[in-house]
Amino acid sequence: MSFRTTATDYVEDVSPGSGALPPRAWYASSDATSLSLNGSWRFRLSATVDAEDDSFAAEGYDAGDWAQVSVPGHWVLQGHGSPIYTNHLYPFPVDPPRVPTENPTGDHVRTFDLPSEWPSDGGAVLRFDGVESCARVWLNGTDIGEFKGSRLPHEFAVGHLLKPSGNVLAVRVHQWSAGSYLEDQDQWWLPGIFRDVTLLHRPAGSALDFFVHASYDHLAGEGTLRVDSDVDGRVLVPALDIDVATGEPVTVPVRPWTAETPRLYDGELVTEGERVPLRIGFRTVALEDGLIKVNGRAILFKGVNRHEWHPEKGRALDLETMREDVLLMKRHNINAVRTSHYPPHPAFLDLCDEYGLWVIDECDLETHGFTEQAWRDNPVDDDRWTPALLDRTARMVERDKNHPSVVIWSLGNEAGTGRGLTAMAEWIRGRDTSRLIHYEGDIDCRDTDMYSRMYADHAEVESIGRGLDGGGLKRRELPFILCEFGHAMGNGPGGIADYQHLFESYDRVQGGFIWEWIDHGIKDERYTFAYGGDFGEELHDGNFVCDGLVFPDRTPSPGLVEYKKVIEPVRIEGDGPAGTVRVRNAYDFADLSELAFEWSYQVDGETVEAGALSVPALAPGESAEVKLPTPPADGRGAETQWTVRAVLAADTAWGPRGHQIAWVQLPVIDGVLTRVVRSDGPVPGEQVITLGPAAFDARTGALRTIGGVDVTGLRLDVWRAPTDNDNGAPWQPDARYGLLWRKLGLHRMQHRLDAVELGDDALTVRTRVAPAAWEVGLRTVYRWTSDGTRLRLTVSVSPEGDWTLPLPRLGIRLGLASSADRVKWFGGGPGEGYPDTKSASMVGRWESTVDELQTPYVRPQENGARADVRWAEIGGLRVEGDPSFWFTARRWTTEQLDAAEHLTDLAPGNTVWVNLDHGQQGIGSQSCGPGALPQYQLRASHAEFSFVLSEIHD
Ligand code: IPT
Repeated sequence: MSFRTTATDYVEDVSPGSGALPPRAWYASSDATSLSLNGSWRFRLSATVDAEDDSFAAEGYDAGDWAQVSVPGHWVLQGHGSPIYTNHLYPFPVDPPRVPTENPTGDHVRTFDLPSEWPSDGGAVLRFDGVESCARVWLNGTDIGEFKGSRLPHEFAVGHLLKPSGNVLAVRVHQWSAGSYLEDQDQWWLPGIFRDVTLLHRPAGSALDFFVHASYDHLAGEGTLRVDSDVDGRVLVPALDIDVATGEPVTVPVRPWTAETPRLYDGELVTEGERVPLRIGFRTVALEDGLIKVNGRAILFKGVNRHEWHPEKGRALDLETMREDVLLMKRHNINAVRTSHYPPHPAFLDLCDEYGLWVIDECDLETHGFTEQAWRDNPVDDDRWTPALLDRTARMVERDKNHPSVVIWSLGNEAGTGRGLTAMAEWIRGRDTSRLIHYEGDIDCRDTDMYSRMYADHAEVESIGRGLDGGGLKRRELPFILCEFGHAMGNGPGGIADYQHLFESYDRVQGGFIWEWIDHGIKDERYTFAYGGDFGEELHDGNFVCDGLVFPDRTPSPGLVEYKKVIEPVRIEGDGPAGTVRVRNAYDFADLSELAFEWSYQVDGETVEAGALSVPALAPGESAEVKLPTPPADGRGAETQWTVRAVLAADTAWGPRGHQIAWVQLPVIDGVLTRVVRSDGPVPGEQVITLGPAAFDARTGALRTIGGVDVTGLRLDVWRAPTDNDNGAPWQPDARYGLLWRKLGLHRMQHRLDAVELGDDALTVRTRVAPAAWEVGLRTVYRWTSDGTRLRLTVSVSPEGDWTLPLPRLGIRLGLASSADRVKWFGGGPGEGYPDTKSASMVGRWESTVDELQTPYVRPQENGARADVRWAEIGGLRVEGDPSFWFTARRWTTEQLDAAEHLTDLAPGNTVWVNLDHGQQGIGSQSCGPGALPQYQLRASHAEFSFVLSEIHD
């Protein structure tokens, strides 16, 4: 006897569904009427698929006492149930295609009238652009079908069911279904009708599906257009004088579409019953000479992986949010998007066409959790699932085939290997020969047109670039991309400049895509932003879901600012003392005519003169030497430098005139450090020792005051609140220093006082700084001298014992009164920088508050250091470095920062803690990638560094 009702069998059926129309191109008609069914819907949540029968779908059912939810939306973000975050583990037992009995099921009802202008003839189509994960649909009591494939459109013919008024649309959505096994992407599980629901009138003789073929012959400078249409009609492109029949090719001189020069031609497909707007971009994508070429030229991806995310709406994005993503990308020099790991809302691709971004459009497919059972039973290697895979492939390709921005189809992500993937690739090759195919899991490139990897370290990328990576014959002839690299979790990613250098050095390496665009933090009063585990999930992956270049609210993180600098499309180099610059156009297609160049000259970080620099409109790949003007008179001991910038010469679609694209700073003369001539000596007193303007504790030698400035807790500091990249991921091969440092006890160093020595002209404090339980230690000597008004502190550090680990940081920390609020400095800024993340740190004079110095990583961790600081002023104290230093100030201790799990755990105390660091360990990308490269590691070795401290008298 079966105890399951057959009425719900579709939920666990491997088939993609039934009743839907064949997939086709997605477009907004010029003249056919449509009705948005977005808005408030009646909603009822049940714990299982069959807790309630389907009588709610019948006409006349009164859902008036149900709750309401917004469509598009996820019910778990609207007060019904909770989100769940797992990276690759399925949050249910793996027993495909079965899912748990506890299967949150949301019944949605919406009634609607047809607008008065709704034509009485023709048909109608009901379109769902995205429902997670499985839905059954009734219109006016008639069951019209069920479907899976969360981020893909499904349409139903409903003309025969519509009434002028009182239509009842009922949709039953199940959180878990057989489809969930194909949707194991690293993201929140968020059920609901999360994209638009639209009713489309289909006039008689209206277009069904159509395919715009628009290629570009770069030798002839001509485009060939052919629009194939299921319904015959004409194709009009007024700007090109085109008026041809569908199916008929026409070749005319055109300007091509590229991500850098996104030329679109407006056209129309006119059939008997409908006018369909076309936005045509002529471009040819080819695999040629082992390279990905567009319009005859190899391209370099400066990309990001983009998940759809909004901190309150989840994956239900509105158009303005999508536009914000595109504008932010363009303004940060990004030229490519991989739509990880599913086709995005179709409007996003319209924006990519319009503003210019290369797109890898990825199918809604990931079966990553099967890795836990050595990929046994993987649906992509089981013929029973192949129809579902092909359905997903067709829905993606048919929906998105008319976008010039889409240059590559991706079969999916982290789905192992199998026949199903091959079937998908073959289906695509049979349907669309004008684009290339990507899939990272296909290590031998059996089905793909490029060798793609994720998180390969620098050395491996270099060997691939040199063609020394081996692999089969086919792979060896293919180009290489890093579909994921530079894991932007927390502070970082580090080392991306080093990657970019490799991308620009080896033709075969055609760039990469940072993982990922945005932190998927959920806005939450308890935490500011919530992450995995914050909703009581029994299984979760914590803050691994917050690994983006922008924070959940889309504020750029320092990682994005760094990436912008690293990938700048104009390379400016030069010789400061000689006053020459070399400008190279690093675009693939655009010349430099849209850019203006400016020079400025700084004396001690202050700009004293500036002007325009004339640079020829270089073609891609070209460079030119340009002479700078005669520098202003010498700054007498001051540090001087040139800054040269490339900016937008005029407003563009995505950025205002003056928007900075690229820059360089060229040092001219090094600054002369303040000398402290030892004139005073330490004077012993009863409680204190005085030295120049300062007083020290007589017993411990600890600094107490400098003039009127109170100082507490000045001592050596080697600890930082480990970053996500310090902690690393368990599967990474490199050492996980965050964990090893803690094991060694670097967060609980003991400071043993060995001597306080009063010399003729110096106060010397000798200490040994070491963690309990181990023999390693740091002999640390603080040597104080003064010229009567200033103090000079020289710290020398000698490691003892067998130090096998790098240090997190090396410097001093000190506490100032909480009134120390404003900070001024001369050095790197305006944002943070670490040894391998400071390409974007610009030397200048900067000002901030202590609060603004903090970078609000969703999970608190080390942040906010300003690099290469010559001097800083805070709380009445001036600190000059010899040599320059890393400056950090915060209203909590490193220990408190370390203990915090969420931003709301950080409470300002009575002290502002300042770190003046001689060294910092690099950041790397080990939260999912290689650690800091050796040249950015802070080895424990003998070090000596000095600071000149003085009270500021206004
Ligand atoms: C890789 C995934 O493709 C991506 O979705 C994300 O999980 C990323 O890692 C880490 O944030 S999978 C890699 C860990 C093997």
